[in-house]
Amino acid sequence: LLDPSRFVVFITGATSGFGAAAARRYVAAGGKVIATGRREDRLIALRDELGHDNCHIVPLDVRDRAAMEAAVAAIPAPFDAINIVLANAGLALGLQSAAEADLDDWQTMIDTNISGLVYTVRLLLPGMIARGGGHVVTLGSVAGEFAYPGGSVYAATKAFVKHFALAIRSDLQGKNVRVTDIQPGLTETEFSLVRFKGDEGKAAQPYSDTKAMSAEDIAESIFWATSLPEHVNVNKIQLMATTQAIGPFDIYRE
Ligand code: NDP
Ligand code: 8X3
Repeated sequence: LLDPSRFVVFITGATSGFGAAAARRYVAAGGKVIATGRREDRLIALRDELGHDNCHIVPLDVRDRAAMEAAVAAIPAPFDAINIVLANAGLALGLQSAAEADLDDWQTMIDTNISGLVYTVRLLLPGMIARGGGHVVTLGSVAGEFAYPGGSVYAATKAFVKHFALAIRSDLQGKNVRVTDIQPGLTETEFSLVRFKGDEGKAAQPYSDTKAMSAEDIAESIFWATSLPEHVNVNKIQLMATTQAIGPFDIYRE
């Protein structure tokens, strides 16, 4: 296994959920993290918890390409020796059917889950290659594999992430950069609270009377994939809660 004390991990979306859990996991193993996200108060609290020597924070919105370019260019040593990129920031908004969904919601998902993710990867890859290699981990979803009612654009953004992750591997031949797409199913984070725009009642429904996965479960799978020996590339990890399964085909009948 690789020595985790040498990991320097750039994380988008470290203010909550998987990103925050991954930051804690890597620092617990002796690594360093660059924690990013829009909510600066949460980033400051995370840095206070993990320690200034282990956690560097950069408030940013992944949709803002110019801000992303400036942020990546300004990362100080020793945090600039990034060898893992966790392109995790993302969201679902709404669960309306395609003819009723809010186009602004669709745009925000495309801008965040697709544009923000490709900015992150593209901006950090050259430095990682120049330093001898590393690992790109993307956050896809079971939704990128299995469609469900009301999930149209969200699911399609995650299908993009899945294929982008697979495709860039071809470009990275000989560069010692690994690529893994993590595809979780039902996991209790702030994901639903965001999807239902702060409606706590609706947000609780997906997790009620069942056992969902936790952010720590997903962080562990990310940590595992990046800790494997350098000659092993995990293309994708798809995880579901044991309580979750794929439904039947939906046949409309008169
Ligand atoms: P959370 O809502 O708990 O965390 C999402 C993170 O993304 C937050 O830190 C948020 O930070 C950040 N983020 C969102 N928009 C932006 C933006 N424009 N710029 C910068 N950061 C942003 O959700 P999860 O941890 O569950 O989700 C993480 C990823 O995992 C997402 O890509 C999601 O689609 C995916 N996923 C989630 C599943 C689940 O069931 N929970 C299952 C499968 C995939 P801030 O708001 O501070 O900017
Ligand atoms: C998050 C899981 O099933 O809500 O990607 O799309 S799901």
